[in-house]
Amino acid sequence: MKDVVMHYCPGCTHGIAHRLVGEVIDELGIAAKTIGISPVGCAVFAYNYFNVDFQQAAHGRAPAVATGIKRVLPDRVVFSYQGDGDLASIGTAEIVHAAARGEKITVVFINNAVYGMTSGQMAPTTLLGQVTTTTPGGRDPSRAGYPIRIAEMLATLDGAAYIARVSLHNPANVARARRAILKAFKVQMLDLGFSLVEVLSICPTNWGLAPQASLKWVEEMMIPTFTLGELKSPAEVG
Ligand SMILES: Cc1ncc(C[n+]2csc(CCOP(=O)(O)OP(=O)(O)O)c2C)c(N)n1
Ligand code: SF4
Repeated sequence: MKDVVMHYCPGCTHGIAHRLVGEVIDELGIAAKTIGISPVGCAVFAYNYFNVDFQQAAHGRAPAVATGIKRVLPDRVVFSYQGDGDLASIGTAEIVHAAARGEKITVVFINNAVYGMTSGQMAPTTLLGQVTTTTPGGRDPSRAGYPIRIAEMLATLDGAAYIARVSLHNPANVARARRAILKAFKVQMLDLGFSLVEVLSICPTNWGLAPQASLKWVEEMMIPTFTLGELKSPAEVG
């Protein structure tokens, strides 16, 4: 990571997710050959924080950009870092087809149940009953449909090699998240196919909760819908 101040709101776990990715890159000793793709959304400035090559992609197109870079430079380790508005809504087609094609890229998918940067609108991951700026009475399935479980959905695709969902709501889960991200990068380095780690993350600003209460909300409200664990893992990486 670069020694700069991040722009994220106080308590936001985007910073922890960044740190985990940075630690994994250092542990694998791949900084010189890693290329990151930043999304739209709060993580658009990720290129300011990682001390590796970076490309910013238009809305939801990070998996397509990552595909192009990885195919041209197959010896590089290519990862995208995307929020749920970016990945699960605007770029649904891109992520589904990149996984189906078995692109040898790694995706770090931050699920905070809202569009963070643009002031907390409903995302595909917004929980039933959850109040957002566009669902002021709570998400009603008769009007807004049901939450999309991205990890489960992508795990059905043959091209997906490693799919896991983790959370950052306490230290034990942060440690698990680190292991999953490490594994996802290893899957790519072993040429085994597409890898994605869905990370449950908090948005205190748009949830209208203090950071501590937000962590509790993840545990009590999000995890029952977004079950943690590995949905798919190749035998080669244990
Ligand atoms: C096609 C299009 N749709 C939407 C937007 C506006 N937009 C930019 S960032 C963003 C929010 C992305 O939120 P998310 O991916 O959940 O990331 P977060 O900010 O929560 O980290 C949106 C809706 C846009 N610029 N263009
Ligand atoms: S708006 Fe939400 S996701 Fe974005 S930096 Fe602030 S707390 Fe984090």
